Amino acid sequence: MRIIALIVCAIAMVSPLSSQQQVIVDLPEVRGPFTLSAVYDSAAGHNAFAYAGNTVPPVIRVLPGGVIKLRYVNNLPGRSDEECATGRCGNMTNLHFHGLHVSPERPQDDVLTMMAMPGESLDYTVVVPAYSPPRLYWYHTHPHGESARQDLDGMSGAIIVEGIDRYYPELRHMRQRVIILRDHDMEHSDAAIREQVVRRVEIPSSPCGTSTEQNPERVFTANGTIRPQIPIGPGERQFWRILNASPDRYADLQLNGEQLEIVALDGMPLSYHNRHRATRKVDHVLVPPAGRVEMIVTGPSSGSRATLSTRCVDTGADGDPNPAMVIADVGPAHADSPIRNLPSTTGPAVYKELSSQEIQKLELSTPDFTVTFTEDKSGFYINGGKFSMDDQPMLRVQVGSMQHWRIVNSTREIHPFHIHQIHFLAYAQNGVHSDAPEWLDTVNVPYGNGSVDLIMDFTDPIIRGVSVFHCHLLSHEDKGMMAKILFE
Ligand SMILES: [Cu+2]
Repeated sequence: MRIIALIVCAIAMVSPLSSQQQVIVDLPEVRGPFTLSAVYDSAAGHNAFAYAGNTVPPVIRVLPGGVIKLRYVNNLPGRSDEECATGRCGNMTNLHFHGLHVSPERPQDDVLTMMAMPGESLDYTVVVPAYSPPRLYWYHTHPHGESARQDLDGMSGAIIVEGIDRYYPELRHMRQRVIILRDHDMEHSDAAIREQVVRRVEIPSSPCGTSTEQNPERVFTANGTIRPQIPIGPGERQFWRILNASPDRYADLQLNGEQLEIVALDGMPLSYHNRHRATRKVDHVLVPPAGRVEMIVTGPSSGSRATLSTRCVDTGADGDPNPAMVIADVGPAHADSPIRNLPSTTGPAVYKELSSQEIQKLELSTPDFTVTFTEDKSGFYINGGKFSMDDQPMLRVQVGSMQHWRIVNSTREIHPFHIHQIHFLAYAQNGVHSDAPEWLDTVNVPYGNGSVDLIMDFTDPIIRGVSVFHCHLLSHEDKGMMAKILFE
C-alpha cells in the first residue's frame, strides 16, 4: 500500500497536469532520526530533496520535549545549470526550521555558520522544548543567495509538533490533512501549455491588483498536484493544516463562501496566549509566503461542489502577479487515501498568558526598533544596508525582554517580514489597531510607506546567539533584504 502511495506521489510530482483529476496525495511521514539528501532530479529538471528513495520530502512529526535528528547530505552536482537570484547557482545548502522556538546555534537552527557545499553533509539535532506550542512548522533551505531557487525547486517540508488536540479536543475526531502549497513554474513552458494550465486553474483574464506585470508564470500545486480533489463528505468536518511553501506567492484562501474556522496561525494555537479564546471564523485568510493556517473546514452540502481557491492579491506596482486561481476541488470523491486522524497525545496544554497591561504599555510606547524596507535596481535593503554573511549584528536584544518594533515598507510592492526562532504579536497596520491581533512569525507589510506594529517576544531563555530577520520573498532575501540580530 505504501509503495503504491509513493509511486502515485512520485507521478504526481513529475506530471502535475494530467488529464484525469487526482485525489490529493498524502505525504510520507517520519518520526525519529533520518537522512535527507539534496539531489538533482533529472526527471523534473531541477534540484530536489530525496528521502527514502523518492523526491517527496517527508512531514517530520515530533512530540513536545522531543528531538529532530537528521543528517542532511548535499549530493548536488558541483556545477549547476540553474539560475539563482544573483547568478548561476553554486549548489551550497543548509536547513532552517521555520517558526520553531529553538536555539539559533549549531547543531540546531543555525543558517549562518552551518553550510554544506556539494559532497558535504550536516548533522542537525534540534531540541524541541516540552513547553513548545504544538503546531505546524516547516523546514526549508536557507543558503543566502540561493534560497529562492531551492525553495521554488520544492526543497521544503512540514514539521508538526504533536498535541494541538490538547487545546482543541474536538480535533481528535476529525480527519486531518497536511496540505503543502508550492509553485508549478511555467517560466520556460511554451505558450500553449501555459494557456492550458491557466485555464485549468481558472485564472481570470481581468487584471489583478496594481502590478504592472500581469502574465502569471506560476500556479499553486497542492501536495505536488495542480488542482487535485480533496475528498470530504457533505457536512463532514476536517482539520486542514496548510503551509504556503512558495518562495514569493501569497495565498488568500477561501472555500466558496463557506466559513473557515481558524484553529492556529503560523502554528500558534489561537488560545496559546489566552486559554479562553475560541476558534475564529472567517470568509478568507491571507497566508503569506512561509505562513501557515490550521483550520476546520466543513464539506459542502449534498450535491454541491466547492473549490479551495486564492483570491487576487494586490502586490503593488513593482510586485509579481498574484492572481486568483483554483487550488483544489472539494467534495465527495470516488477514492481517498487511508484516514489519518490526529494522534491523541497525553499531557496538559501549556499556555503563555501575558499581562494585558504590559502588552498595552508596549503598544503605546515609541518603537524600540524600526525596520525599513527599501529597494532599487542594485538590490534590496533593510535600514539602508544590503546583507552580507560577514555583517555584524544590526542590533542586540536582551533575552527576557519584549519590544515594540515597527516595520515600514518604503517600496512599491508588498513584503512579508519574518524573524527566526520567535513569534510576535501583529497588532496594528498602517497605524490602525487591529480588531484581531494575532501571534505570527511572518506578516505582510503593505506597500507605499505602509507599516505594521509588532510586539516581539524575546523571553524564551533558550533562544540565545546570532540570528536573522528578513523579507520572506526569498529572492529579496537573496539580494540583501536581511539583517542579523544578537539575542544576548
Ligand atoms: Cu521583500
